Amino acid sequence: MPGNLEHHRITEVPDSAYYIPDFITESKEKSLLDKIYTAPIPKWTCLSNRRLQNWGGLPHPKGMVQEKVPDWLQFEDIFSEYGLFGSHAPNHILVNEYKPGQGIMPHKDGPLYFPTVATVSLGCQTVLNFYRNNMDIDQNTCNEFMFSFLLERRSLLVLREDMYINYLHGISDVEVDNISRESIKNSSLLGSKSLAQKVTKNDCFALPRDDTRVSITIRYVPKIIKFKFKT
Ligand SMILES: O=C(O)CCC(=O)C(=O)O
Repeated sequence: MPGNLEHHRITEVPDSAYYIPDFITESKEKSLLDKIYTAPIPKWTCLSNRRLQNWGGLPHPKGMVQEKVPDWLQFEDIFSEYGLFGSHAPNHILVNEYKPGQGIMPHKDGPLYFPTVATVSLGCQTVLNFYRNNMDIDQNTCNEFMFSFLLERRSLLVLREDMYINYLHGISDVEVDNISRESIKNSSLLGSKSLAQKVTKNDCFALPRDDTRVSITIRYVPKIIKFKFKT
């Protein structure tokens, strides 16, 4: 486990984003995928364009009724080393499954969470796009594309502060990503040197999503509902 998070900072973007390639081993990736795909079928929520599993409870403005996160999804030993969630251990995990051609609309993760999200990618790479809310000429809110990160399988991405609070993130629903040197801001941190070279040497190239990607997003929900049981 790399010691200093600062070595992984994506310096080309506002505070703060960190990218760690090969954060988990191939065997850990396989064991996580095995666990995800042997979870009970009702654990999956099917949305129009992807499936997800929610672990830890449902965040709510009044507080989350906390459920135990299973041991196989516990990353707390790693995250306590970085102090990613202050002095807290993460207590909420979302597992998103994307077939090639599926994505997620630009959004912010919002105020129910401590303003940090850590994402482990499994199975396939993707391109995560970042946007800012702007007003168009008719004073309508629109999302202005700012830049992208290329997320390799087995990597970890951490978003905090400005990147968490003020930027929207989303994944296009395409089967092939058009990678442009201009837009990818984490090319110097990529684990695959051949991919890094391709990004830096080509103005633009096509990168197919040739497998299902599963992301594990790890967060901390501070507001918990505690039940008092009468004895
Ligand atoms: O799959 C990803 O990397 C992004 C997931 C995401 O944005 C979310 O769960 O809110």
